Amino acid sequence: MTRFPQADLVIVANRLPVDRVTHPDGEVSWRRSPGGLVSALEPVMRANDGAWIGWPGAADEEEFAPFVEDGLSLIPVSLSSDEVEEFYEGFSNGTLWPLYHDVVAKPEFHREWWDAYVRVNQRFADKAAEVAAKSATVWVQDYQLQLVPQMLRDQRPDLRIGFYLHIPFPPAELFSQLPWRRQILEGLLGADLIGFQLPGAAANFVRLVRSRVGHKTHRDTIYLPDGRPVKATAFPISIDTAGFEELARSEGVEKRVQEIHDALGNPRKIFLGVDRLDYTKGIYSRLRAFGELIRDGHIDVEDAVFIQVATPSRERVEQYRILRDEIERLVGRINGDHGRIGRPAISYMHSSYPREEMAALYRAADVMVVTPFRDGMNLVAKEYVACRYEDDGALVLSEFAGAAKELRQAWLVNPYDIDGMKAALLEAYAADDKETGRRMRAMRKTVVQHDVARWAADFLQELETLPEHHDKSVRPSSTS
Ligand code: GDG
Repeated sequence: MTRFPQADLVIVANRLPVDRVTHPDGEVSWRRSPGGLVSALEPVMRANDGAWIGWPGAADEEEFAPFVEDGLSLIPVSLSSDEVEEFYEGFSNGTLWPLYHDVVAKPEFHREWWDAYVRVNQRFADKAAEVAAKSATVWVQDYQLQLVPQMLRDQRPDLRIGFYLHIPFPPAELFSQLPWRRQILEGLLGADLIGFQLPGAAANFVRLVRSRVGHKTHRDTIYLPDGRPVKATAFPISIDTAGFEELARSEGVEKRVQEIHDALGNPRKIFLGVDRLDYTKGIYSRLRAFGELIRDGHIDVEDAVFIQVATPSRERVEQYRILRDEIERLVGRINGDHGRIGRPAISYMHSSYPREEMAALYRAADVMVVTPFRDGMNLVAKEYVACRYEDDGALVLSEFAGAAKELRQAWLVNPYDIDGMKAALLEAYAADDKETGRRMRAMRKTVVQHDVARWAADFLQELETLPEHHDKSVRPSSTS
């Protein structure tokens, strides 16, 4: 079994940054997954000989040895199919995901899901304890692994531990529904630094720790009974802005943009939505708003089309299946009512595409529509802005996406207000070049200055510069 030297930087995430590809001849290889997290962390991983711990994505595989792929040290953690069902689809995506997104869907609470969550978190923590060098930095990612920081600290008080939550952290009134609320808070408090997308989320957390666990807090810092400080603060995530712009400017993408226009019969305007097919993303409401604009005669299918890419997601979870059916019924109805031959009102794809195709779609779209009911950040909105290097194109953005705090010049909408969304869509549709240019220039400045490399550097720098706590060997006890 391959053993790595222990690493000075360890990333712990639910998924490894690679997907397994099985070729027709049965040979197995790995393809880097396209996510922004991977490109953000890759340079720091390389500079620090880092290691990445995660699940390779297939259930019931025998635990296989750590391996090196494209210079990155990867350490697999395996999950049984029961664990995928209870830890991943269950507690992570059936309990925490809806609870943390304003209970847009009803969270389910099952004790056996929680037991699996504890068990799998412990497995990740054990692996990290084994892999981290003395005084190493360990950075744990996201809601699937909130117990890992304390489980890791119990074994390795010498480590610097960071945690980043990619999704919103709910207000106390909602979080308090969780039967295991205290365990989650205490799990997170094992970290030295806890990063959130927005200051409001960090404030929710600090307030909850004060009221539910009883620790002293001052602004963004929590003081544990042994004196160890934990900092909870916002680090809004971003994208590889330069990388997206470069792709958008490439010849291949330019060519593809023309092909897309031609294939659609060269409509005057293209609306675009790109989302994982998830009930938090507001896909149904936005398509309904667009359908009504056609029905009411404000938009003609000869003039405009709506492209909706809905990337398959969590397809074994019942709520996701229901949502897919609802959306597809709606698309069918709108196209049936208003489409003409060669002129559908909505061009709908339930599929995922290479990054180049995404860039071409962003380039082709005159109006980008991002209308989640709640979203930690929303990278799609930022990617659209990064690709609009000619300072054109309109962004319609939900005020409930974290991105709305930075992209203030978008047409901001309340996705629960269909009439408000219709008005904003029409305004964005009709806006002149001067107006869209003014807004896009300002948004581009933000996305260029705050890219994902800066996000990662800011977090890690903050983690490195936190004062070392002198008494790390004592496990904090609770005061209530
Ligand atoms: C979570 C939080 C937070 C989508 N379809 C395809 C594809 N994508 C890419 C997009 C974008 C990413 O997936 C989706 O990121 P979002 O931020 O929009 O949403 P979540 O997946 O819900 O992400 C969110 C994020 O974590 C980061 O912290 O912003 O709030 O919910 O990059 O481009 N990429 C490719 N083909 C597709 O078909 N290549």
